[in-house]
Amino acid sequence: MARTHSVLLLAVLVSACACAAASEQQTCTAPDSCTKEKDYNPEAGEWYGEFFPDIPKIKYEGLNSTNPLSFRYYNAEEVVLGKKMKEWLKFSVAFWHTFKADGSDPFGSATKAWPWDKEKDPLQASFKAMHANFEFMSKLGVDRWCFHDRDIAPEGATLAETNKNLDLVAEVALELQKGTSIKPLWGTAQLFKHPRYMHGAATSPNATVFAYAAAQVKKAMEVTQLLGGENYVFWGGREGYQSLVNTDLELEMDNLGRFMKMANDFKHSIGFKGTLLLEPKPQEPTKHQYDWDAATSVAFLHKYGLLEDFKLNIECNHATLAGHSCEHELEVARINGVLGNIDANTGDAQTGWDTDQFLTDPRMATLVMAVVVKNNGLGSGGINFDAKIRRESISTEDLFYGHISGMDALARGLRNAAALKEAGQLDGLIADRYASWKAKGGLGQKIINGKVGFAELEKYALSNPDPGSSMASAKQELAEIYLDMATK
Ligand SMILES: *[C@@H]1O[C@H](CO)[C@@H](O)[C@H](O)[C@H]1NC(C)=O
Ligand SMILES: *[C@@H]1O[C@H](CO)[C@@H](O)[C@H](O)[C@H]1NC(C)=O
Ligand SMILES: [Mn+2]
Repeated sequence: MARTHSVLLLAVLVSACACAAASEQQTCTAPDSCTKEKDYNPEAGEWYGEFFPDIPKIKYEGLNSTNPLSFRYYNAEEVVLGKKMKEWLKFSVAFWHTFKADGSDPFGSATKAWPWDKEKDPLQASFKAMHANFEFMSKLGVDRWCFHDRDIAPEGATLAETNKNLDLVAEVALELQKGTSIKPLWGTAQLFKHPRYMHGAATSPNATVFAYAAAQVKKAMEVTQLLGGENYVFWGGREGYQSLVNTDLELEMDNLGRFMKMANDFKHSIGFKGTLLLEPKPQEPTKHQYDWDAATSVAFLHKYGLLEDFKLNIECNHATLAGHSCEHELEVARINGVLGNIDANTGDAQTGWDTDQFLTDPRMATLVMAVVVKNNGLGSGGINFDAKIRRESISTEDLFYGHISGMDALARGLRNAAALKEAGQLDGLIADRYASWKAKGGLGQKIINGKVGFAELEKYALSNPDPGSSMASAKQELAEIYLDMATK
């Protein structure tokens, strides 16, 4: 990703950008039909053409619709369990997967030739991609987006130059979001691609790298604040190890704790109101990632005194990599008071790696949304599509199909979770299973309230029949039927 461009060009851009305004009349519909002179002022980051000229605004058409460019379940303004669907779901487009994923993988080169990516100059390409982002969101009816600093702006020859690039692109984004309800759901710093982060960022054995990473997070947080971002995420791409043989585990983990404490202090020093989130992942790219899963991350936050200051961003595909289900990770986060955001995606049942596909399974979506309902929403968080269309899907239309499939699946999941809650059968089954803990004056209440210890419990066990002869059924099969009844 590291690219350089001339300082001279940058100087021109700095002076020209102040007058950037995208409010002029659109004079062309397709990028290729726009003449540069008339429709496009690259120095100012201006672009008046469309990147998706054949895509209309996506509307809710209901279940009878046969139009794949419509929502069949997601009806933004419809009220479900007392809140609008758009409030429960607060969808977000992931900038990197949508506009920067070019289809390259370890075995092959890029397959996608996106129209916003035709510029040779990386800064010009960044301006265009930002315009594509806003056109995409507005047609999709989504008003949140997520970004890494290095997705939206290119790396320069020095950190100062890189920061300037980021400022220029942020200015274009700020201009584009004026008069809209669009803002970032979260921002983050990409601390894993560049070779300087090969041994880690906050957990690098080299203190100079720790400092560089801190500088990068500081800047990314400032840009997130400038754009009105509601959260700031830490996914520690290289925070982990390949072998314990050459690793000081204790120092690396302590440094990660120090880094997060500094990030929280800095957040308060600039008055940034967004929530800080850790995103767990067990492996990839390192063999062992420190934020392994939700439980590990909660223990980390607890150890370093950060449990009040951070929440978790749960990614479904990371949950399955850790050997859990998505709802397990969400539930662990929820009961610890740290469920902050969902990176909605899924892996492939037949592969063991991070495929980042759109989550489309209705049952999985129901179980995910049931936890969100139990949590009464996600607070400042939302649902970010950390998902990419397949390498072989190469038309701009496919980007819409991917997001529509994901949005409709989770809207369907929300409707199902509401039906499950309103039917009450599953909640009733669970309440029955745990009735002995709830009965007034009963043994369970005595244990919960700390009224008894081992001596009293032994006395109770000696004077009562062995419970083994009267156990109740767990009724898992019946529970599955109740779940299925609500999964429409
Ligand atoms: C779908 O079509 C059927 C048959 O025309 C109609 O009865 C039903 O009300 C329609 N449902 C919706 C949600 O529009
Ligand atoms: C740490 O990084 C700095 C800057 O690249 C370098 O000069 C120094 O030698 C490194 N120290 C160690 C111990 O690797
Ligand atoms: Mn992933």
